[in-house]
Amino acid sequence: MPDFRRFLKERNVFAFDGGMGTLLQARGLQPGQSPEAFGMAHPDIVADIHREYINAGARVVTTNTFGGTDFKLDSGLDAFSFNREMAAVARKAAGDRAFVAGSVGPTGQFCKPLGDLTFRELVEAFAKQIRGLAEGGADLVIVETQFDLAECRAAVIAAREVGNLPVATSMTFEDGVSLTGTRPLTYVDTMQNLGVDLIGTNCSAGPEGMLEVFKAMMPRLRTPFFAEPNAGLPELEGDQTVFRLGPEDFARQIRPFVEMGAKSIGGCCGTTPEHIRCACKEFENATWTMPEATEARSLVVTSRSQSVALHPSRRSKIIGERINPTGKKQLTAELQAGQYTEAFRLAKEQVESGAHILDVNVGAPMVEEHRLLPDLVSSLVSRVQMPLCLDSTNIDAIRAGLEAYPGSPLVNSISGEPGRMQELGPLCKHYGAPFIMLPLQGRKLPVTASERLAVIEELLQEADSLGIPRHLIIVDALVLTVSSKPESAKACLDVIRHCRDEWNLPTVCGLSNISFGLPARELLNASFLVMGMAQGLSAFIANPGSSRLIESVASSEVLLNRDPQARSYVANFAEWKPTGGPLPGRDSHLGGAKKVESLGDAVIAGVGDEILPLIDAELEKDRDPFDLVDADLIPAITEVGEKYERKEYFLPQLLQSAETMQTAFEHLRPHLEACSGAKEKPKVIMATVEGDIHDIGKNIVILMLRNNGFEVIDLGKDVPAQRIVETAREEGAAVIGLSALMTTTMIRMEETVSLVREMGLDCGVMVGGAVVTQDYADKIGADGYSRDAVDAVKVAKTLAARRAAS
Ligand code: THG
Repeated sequence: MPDFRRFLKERNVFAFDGGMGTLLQARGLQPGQSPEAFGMAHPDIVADIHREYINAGARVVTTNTFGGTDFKLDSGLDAFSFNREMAAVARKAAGDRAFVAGSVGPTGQFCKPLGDLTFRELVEAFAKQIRGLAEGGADLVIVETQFDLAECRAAVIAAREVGNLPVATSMTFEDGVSLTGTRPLTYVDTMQNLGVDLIGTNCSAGPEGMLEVFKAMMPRLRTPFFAEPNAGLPELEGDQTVFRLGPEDFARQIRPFVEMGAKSIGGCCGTTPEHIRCACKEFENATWTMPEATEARSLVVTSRSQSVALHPSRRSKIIGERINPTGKKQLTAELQAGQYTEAFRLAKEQVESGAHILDVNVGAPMVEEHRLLPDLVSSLVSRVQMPLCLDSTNIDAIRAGLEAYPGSPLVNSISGEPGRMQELGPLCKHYGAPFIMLPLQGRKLPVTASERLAVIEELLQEADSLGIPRHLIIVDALVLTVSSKPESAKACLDVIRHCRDEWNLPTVCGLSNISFGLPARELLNASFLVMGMAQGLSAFIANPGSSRLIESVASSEVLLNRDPQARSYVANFAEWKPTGGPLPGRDSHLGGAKKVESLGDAVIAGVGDEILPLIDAELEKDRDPFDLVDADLIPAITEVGEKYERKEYFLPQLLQSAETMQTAFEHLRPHLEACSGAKEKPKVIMATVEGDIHDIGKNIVILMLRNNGFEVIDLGKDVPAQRIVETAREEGAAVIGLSALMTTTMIRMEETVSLVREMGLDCGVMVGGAVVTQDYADKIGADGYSRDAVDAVKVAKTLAARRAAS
């Protein structure tokens, strides 16, 4: 085969293949049987399916290795040999007629802090899979159907560590957001920082439903892109989930994708060779050119849920400087003891004042930065939504921080010291992290603009020769103190302007250095900031709690014509008082709670460390511990659930709040047990049905149930109906909750329901999981269906109440 990267530059639109699972089922894959095991037992059937897709016009076929990491493979399959075998089957079937894409699906595990895995463990598992795929002859890797940005990123990084195969990625979005809270544009930003070859989206909806996701990806896309929609929305027919969108309608509905500039189209669940054949007909004469991104190219830093774009002529962004032990006794002492209460407080305070990015610096004497920085970073990412800036001179600390972070953090910084760019530059490229380039070299500070520009130019050349893309670079204009270097402010402004006009590079500076040693520092800082903004300063590191700075930025944005109709200015300052009124109300990203004053606030904000003193204070006031649960904690977690449903909160926030509840319960338990008349909690038996080994969804449901006053007995995954029902009888359970991810295993739910009826148990059965629907629940006679974890609590409450009343 020719080189896939070259193929991507050609002017055609090409087709991926369609669904594999559906076709395997039609050829004998049994319910509950894993497609991986089936493929190993029947390589001829897999090869046949590949050939059918190629005959239909697919130029790329996807290996039958979706669940091919050691986490998911069972029945004695080893990831390396399994993937090598399946890739070889595809390679042989494809010959020189099609490329082979090695499929890498989700592991079913979350990495820290959402789950137990470290990032390295995840990368190693993917790397083993990808080594097998490469060995078997894959031409590219397709990281697909991903729902968590951190995991998607881990798979891309693994592919890089294995070799130089081209990488395509594809995430799946529901209602415009992934399961753990990533939106399409942030996904695109993060993947482009990683430099993947092809970016797409697959599964979830049919082509029509996917169009909005595609549009949301467009503004900053400059990488060829593709879509693999399902054959419409899933519907239930008998025991099977079916996708009813026929080949012709499918082909008609993919037309707008090609018109928008898609490089490739394929199909996901329910699509067949006929769908691909019709789709190919639709675009066989189309000429492809990469559409222009509507938004100017900028440097973008991302978190799981947000992108912040830095550009010389767009709004300046504030990087909050306060998580830095310099001059802060309490923070220093805590960091030395490995504690973060003060760091969390500073994070929250800066978020509330409107910081766009938070700088995180733990450099203090007696602190092991390479341990502390990643640890603090991983705690911060589940507390604040905005991107972080990793500030350290210690390379090991930066590396560990890059591993702990789920998106593209800003690395602060790479200086001109000998060897820094060679070591850190490739590291930043590998992890897709933009970095601050600091024009410091040797002992002599470059004072004049031309001295600084000379250092910058040298560093840029070094970066070019290491293959580091310019869109990962932001220049520190190097603010020196005017009191000792009076000419330095102007030199700095010259550097900012030169970077904008000559190199189109964004710039940043540590603002407060300018005023060191002078009185009324805020005045100088604010004036310098305004001058810098006029020359193209893209971001500045400062204390966002300074109202003078915030006021200067907001008014300057109006004057620079970057605040249309002065809308933000009016919204924030209409009631401004010259005497220095309250700070403008900014959106809080910690659940809108301005200050954690009550138990409820603490649950909603998900701040476990703040809830204990609040509980003690309430108990001291002689509050009944049961009343604390009923009147404070439960309503708060209910509100968290509502925020989740309104998509103000995502899984990380939900889990954070649930953990805060857990902390509170642990603390209250002795008090609750001491009070006589302790209420008996309704019991729920939870299990993933036999044949199915997915338990993330079930575990989230369990967490939510426990936090809502249920006693939960968790039977784990792959549990036979007999065992579920027997446990329910022995325990006198009020509710049985069943989970299944796949259409092939969901039919096992029916056995449990019948067994419950047969044995005459009075407990209610509720069902849920990706492909389960209300229709299906009704059909098998289940007592309830829940859409997600929040819904499951409601259903369990109804079922428990119904049983209590009967
Ligand atoms: N460029 C880049 N990174 C940087 C700097 C820079 N990182 C560090 C620094 N400069 C910017 N950060 C700070 C952090 C704290 C303070 C100043 C700059 C500071 N601390 C007070 C003190 O020292 O007294 C404590 C006051 C407080 O409580 O906030 O002023 O130039 N790339």
